[in-house]
Amino acid sequence: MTAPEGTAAGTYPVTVTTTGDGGLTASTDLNVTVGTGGGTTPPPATGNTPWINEINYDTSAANDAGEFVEVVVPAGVDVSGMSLVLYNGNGGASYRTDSFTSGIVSTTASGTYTLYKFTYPSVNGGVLQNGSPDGIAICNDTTLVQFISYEGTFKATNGCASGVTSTSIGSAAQDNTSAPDSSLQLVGTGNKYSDFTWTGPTTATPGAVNTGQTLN
Ligand SMILES: [Ca+2]
Ligand SMILES: [Ca+2]
Repeated sequence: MTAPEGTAAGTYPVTVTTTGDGGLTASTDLNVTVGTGGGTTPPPATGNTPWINEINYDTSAANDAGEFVEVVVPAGVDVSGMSLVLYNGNGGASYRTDSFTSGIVSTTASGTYTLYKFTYPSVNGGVLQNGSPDGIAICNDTTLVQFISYEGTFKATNGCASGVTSTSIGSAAQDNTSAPDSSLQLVGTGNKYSDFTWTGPTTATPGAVNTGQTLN
């Protein structure tokens, strides 16, 4: 039994009558209490999910020095179980995992959002693989939050994205002629990943809202 939309909270008398196969009927009176519940407006389906916002994986710098990934985290999101996982598009397995509280992460507040910057160590050959394709996932413990890839798509074979085909960032890509301070970035206005589009390589904005991006 469902109260019509707009029914005020309160207790209402109702009579329930049942009729048997032989035609006999029985009735009983009941009081039904309508609570305030969660209201008639569902919570927003978006606006509370972190997303990968900027990537620098391949430049003309030696060993791709300066590689980083930026993640936007809306207010109220608990990142204590979250990690950023790098996936190898050649085979589909993960090759590096860093928690959101690891030592390579620094944070910057921007309004109600927090920007998490994962700065990778400068090592021989670089850390972030150069395609094509390769991918990055946000995991919340074992639950997949987001799985994107650059320079193509592939299916992950382990970790929280296991069995999932990556979402391509499109044609935006870097290579070994990209400026050392460049990156791929989301631009546009909004409060969730799908509000934005990838562009670049353009001058990187690590730890800051991207050039041409408004978070609302
Ligand atoms: Ca690289
Ligand atoms: Ca940025």
